[in-house]
Amino acid sequence: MKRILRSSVVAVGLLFAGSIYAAEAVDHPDTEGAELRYKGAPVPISAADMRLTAGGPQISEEEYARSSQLYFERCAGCHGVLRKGATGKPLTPDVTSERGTEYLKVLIAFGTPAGMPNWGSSGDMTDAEVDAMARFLQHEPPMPPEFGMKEMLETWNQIVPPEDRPTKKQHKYDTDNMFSVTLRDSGQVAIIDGDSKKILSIVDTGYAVHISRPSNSGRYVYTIGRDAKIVLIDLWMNPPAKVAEIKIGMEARSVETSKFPGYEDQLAIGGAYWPPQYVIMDGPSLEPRKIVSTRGMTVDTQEYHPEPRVAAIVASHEHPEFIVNIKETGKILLINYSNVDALSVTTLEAARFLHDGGWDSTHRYFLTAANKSNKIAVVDSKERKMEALIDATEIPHPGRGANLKDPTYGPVWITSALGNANITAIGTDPKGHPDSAWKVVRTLKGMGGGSLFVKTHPKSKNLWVDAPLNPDKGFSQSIAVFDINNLDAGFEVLPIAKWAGVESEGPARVVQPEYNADGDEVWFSVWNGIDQTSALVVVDDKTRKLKKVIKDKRLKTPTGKFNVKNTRHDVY
Ligand code: DHE
Repeated sequence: MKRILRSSVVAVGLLFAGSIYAAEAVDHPDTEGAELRYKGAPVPISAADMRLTAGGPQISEEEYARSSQLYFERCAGCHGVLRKGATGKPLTPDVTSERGTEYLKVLIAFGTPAGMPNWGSSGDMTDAEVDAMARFLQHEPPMPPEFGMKEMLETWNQIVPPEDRPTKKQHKYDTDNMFSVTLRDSGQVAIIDGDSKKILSIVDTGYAVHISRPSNSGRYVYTIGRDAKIVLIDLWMNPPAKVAEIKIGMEARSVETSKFPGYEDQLAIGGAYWPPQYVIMDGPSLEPRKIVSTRGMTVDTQEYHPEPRVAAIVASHEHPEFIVNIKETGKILLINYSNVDALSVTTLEAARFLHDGGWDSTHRYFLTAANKSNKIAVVDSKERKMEALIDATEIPHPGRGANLKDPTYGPVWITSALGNANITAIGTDPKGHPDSAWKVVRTLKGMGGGSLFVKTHPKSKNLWVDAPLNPDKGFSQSIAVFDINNLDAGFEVLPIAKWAGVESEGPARVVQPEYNADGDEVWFSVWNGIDQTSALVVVDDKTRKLKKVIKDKRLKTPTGKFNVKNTRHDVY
């Protein structure tokens, strides 16, 4: 039965090409679909928000409200809040009503090989929920509320105002070697001392917290939750603690702080998925100062897009600017913050759909993935212009990427991919190696598709490549490591989850390598379900041998880890 339905799904799969994280993950062993892929924030919708399409299938108020909630939590990340389509296909009533309820039910229940998760057969949604969702999708999407200054100020909470904070560090730990570790499903971060490997504090943050970014000085850590809550942690306190918080919308993924000399630690920026906007805040207090909508025209077809979400943000080292990826319009904004009351914004034309990215080793060029177009966009932050648009293979996913000196081609920046085993090296040195600059100079083969992050360090000879979404447990629970001086020799596979002793308890995906401050240890998350044992595994970079397993019942669902020194100096 399942097999027959799956093949019918192949035929109709074009409607729901799903998550960027789902390309290889449909049949991932022991993996809860929702847990692996989308963790959207709950957005309250009441009966008054119901927008029924004339002639659409019958749906009760209760079913509409429940389906809206499920849609925000599970579907909006790929298909967009307004269902205009992003990495997933458009699901507006004109498209869905042509397919009909039965057809939609099959898709929702069983997913597609193209990446749509199998919400029904995985047990994430009941039969009744699948049925209601199929009918809900044939009606107009509810319009979630806007979130302006009034709403933001209502959520702004100065727990310890700047003037009441310590004037010097209150403990003996080296803040530069602290790690802020995302505990995704408990909505917390763990602040861990990298020297002793001791958990210094567990801080409540936003729902399904996503990334952490330290301030330029390294004193503060900013975290952003998927519910758009920004939490500011003061690392000088003993133990490090939350000192301010604010919600900048209803869904978000990115936060960054000002790094240009003269503006260090002064400002912060949060980028929201919903409403589509960014917010510039006072750095130490999080007081919101300027909210700017990102709604506008797409880069290629020049059509209006009502929901262009803010993806990666980096702080320029060349000008007092934030560099902001606008996903659905495919534009990169250089936002000059030298006068917050008269922001000047340079708009660069890249490609759709911009996602994550990072600096080259000189911190002049920002390289970022446009994952619908399978391109890497290169921004020259000094000249404020597009430098190149480079073809990459299916769904490049660099995280911030990895910079190394290729023995043949000189400085290169590396990305892995979701859709295949390729590890792509792009030349980044137009002066010293003009023939290689902005070209794919090498394509290595990693363990397989489903890779999310790569990492190295200027002091290291290793390039680490994960594959947490690979369907083969042997790969998703391991890490591949290449010798930078002999890249053609292939890679060694280290069984990280096995070293942690949790390989048979759950999916135990090994995700996101991160170096310590000295660049002689690499940390990996072994990411299990919330009721299972997860771990952090520390490997000696030189010997590639296990150094330490950090296990603690408070370490629930660890994913991203952000070392203060490396992150604040953009070392990767
Ligand atoms: Fe992420 C970075 C968005 C799912 C772990 N993720 C980012 C960034 C964006 C983003 C825009 C870049 C932020 C920046 O640099 O300013 N992520 C999204 C999604 O929209 C997506 C696909 C779906 C969702 O539900 O949110 C998604 N991400 C995930 C996960 O499921 C991961 C693997 C586990 C988790 O914690 O949720 C995950 N994303 C990460 C990590 C980074 C990240 C660890 C930072 C990597 C780095 O080294 O900088």
